Amino acid sequence: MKVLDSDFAKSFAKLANDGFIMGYHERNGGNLSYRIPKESVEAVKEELDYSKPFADIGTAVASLAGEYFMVTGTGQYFQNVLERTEETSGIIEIDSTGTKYRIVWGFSGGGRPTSELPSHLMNHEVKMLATNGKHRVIYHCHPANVIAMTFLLPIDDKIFTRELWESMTECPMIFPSGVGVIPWMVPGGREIAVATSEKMKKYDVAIWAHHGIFCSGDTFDSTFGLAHTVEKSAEIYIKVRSVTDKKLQTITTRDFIALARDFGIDLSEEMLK
Ligand code: 2HA
Ligand code: ZN
Repeated sequence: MKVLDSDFAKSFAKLANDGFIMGYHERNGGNLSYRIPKESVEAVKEELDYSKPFADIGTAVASLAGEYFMVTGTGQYFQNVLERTEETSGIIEIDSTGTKYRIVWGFSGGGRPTSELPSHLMNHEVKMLATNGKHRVIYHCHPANVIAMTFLLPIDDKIFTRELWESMTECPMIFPSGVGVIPWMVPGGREIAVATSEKMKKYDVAIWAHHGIFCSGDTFDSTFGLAHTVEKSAEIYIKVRSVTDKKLQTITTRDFIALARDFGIDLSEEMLK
């Protein structure tokens, strides 16, 4: 089978396009990666080319040795992923030590994987181990309201989680463990990758101050849906804050406890204190 005919490549490109339509990806902002299941790699094997050299990842991800990922390319625009998937994106194979990768498909114009590859791979490793292999998608985007929130609130997981949960009733059901927030850091390096992966041990969403969202999920739909929900809730927070800094009423701790009981969700205790 051709890569472009596979369900995973179609869903990958669709997510990129959906994110662009939502306004989360100005210019070359954002990046996406997917840990491809073994059987899907087998299905497209005829198109994979093993002649390219291995390059350093910039960090070590031993548990990902031998895994394949579909990733967006550095400098590429999400706007173009749907129409020009093979040029804007590629498939990489991780070597047996988990320190190197090689391109086996795509990046047809001579491109390379996203500048955030170390963050993506370290977080794939954390989430793969934490979810028994269920999580396969890591998505990073630049939605305006989440970024705006990071100028208004202390960089604190509980404060952000509570504001986001309170802004829209579905939120605690969609991210019951809450969100992590990390202070501004230089993008693309090991430091932001390590700080993010510490948060992702506990959460499925990390907010990068003045930068964007980094999130993880099992399917393309649920991962995009998670980013979309966090951003929608942030938009409501910003609308409210734009009018007043005092809420007349909100969803209370007791309400969250009632919600958790009736819907059988395991809400983080820490966020309810
Ligand atoms: O431009 O979003 O964080 C790609 C990015 C880097
Ligand atoms: Zn970014």
